[in-house]
Amino acid sequence: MKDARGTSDPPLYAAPSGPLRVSPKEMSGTGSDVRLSLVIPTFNERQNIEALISQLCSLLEAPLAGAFELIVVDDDSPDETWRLAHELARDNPRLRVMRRTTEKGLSSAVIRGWQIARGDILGVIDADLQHPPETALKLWNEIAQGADLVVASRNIKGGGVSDWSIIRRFLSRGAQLLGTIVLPKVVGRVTDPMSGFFFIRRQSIADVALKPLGYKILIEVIGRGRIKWISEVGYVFQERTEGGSKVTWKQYIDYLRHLMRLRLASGASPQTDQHE
Ligand SMILES: Nc1nc2c(ncn2[C@@H]2O[C@H](COP(=O)(O)OP(=O)(O)OP(=O)(O)O)[C@@H](O)[C@H]2O)c(=O)[nH]1
Ligand SMILES: [Mg+2]
Repeated sequence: MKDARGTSDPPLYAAPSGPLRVSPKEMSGTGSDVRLSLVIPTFNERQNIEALISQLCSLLEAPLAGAFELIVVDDDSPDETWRLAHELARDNPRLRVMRRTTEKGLSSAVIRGWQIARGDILGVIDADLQHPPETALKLWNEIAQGADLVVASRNIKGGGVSDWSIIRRFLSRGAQLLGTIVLPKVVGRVTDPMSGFFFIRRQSIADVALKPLGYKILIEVIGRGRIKWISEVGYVFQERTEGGSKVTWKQYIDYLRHLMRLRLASGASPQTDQHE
């Protein structure tokens, strides 16, 4: 459909249904030159999304010369983030937008986005600018060296959290420690298993049935994917300046359930290359 400016309306994607499984090859057309597909999960991020998209597009243009796509996956936000993103997509051919109306939740949003992705490298970044867009360039450089997974970490040189309360630091470190005890061969493989900012090679999770719970998509892909080479880059988790956090106690409970589910799936001695 053409509008008054004569430009075509970009598609507004619906979420794929069925299992949370990424195909080995891109599904959305042949002959695509997209190398990186970066998913941006959103819920009420209207105030952040435009700045993030514009920064990512300028930064990624240099190394990728247009061979990337940003996929906003919005869970039908009351602030209509999806509508704003869809409007932005009219003038931005790198941007694709999915509006989910039935399924909810951060981790499944990321995988649904990857299911329509065209690139061989799949990524995820928060929409609220807490993940510095410049770090995406470092992630790209690392994965281009051949890593299967590259994680932006708060817990190595160059990493940190800007202004977290003592309680939040304690909960985050406690959750990591518990994870290392319950699932050492998964959680212990990275310094920041709670990171929601990483790039992964499509082949490492292709055809694997993912069953995430809650927020921690990274432990799911490490637990079930085929990942040999992991790299990390440091980043400082920024304060959120616009919009509100969605983190509640439920995320901590979900994390514990997720740990147990992965532990049961992998037996007493988790296999890092196991998949279903
Ligand atoms: N699609 C979708 N995105 C979500 C959902 N929950 C959170 N998000 C997005 O996931 C990203 C991380 O969520 P946040 O609430 O910022 O969580 P956080 O960064 O760990 O916590 P804060 O420091 O408190 O912001 C943001 O881009 C959110 O908009 C959800 O249920 N569905
Ligand atoms: Mg946040």
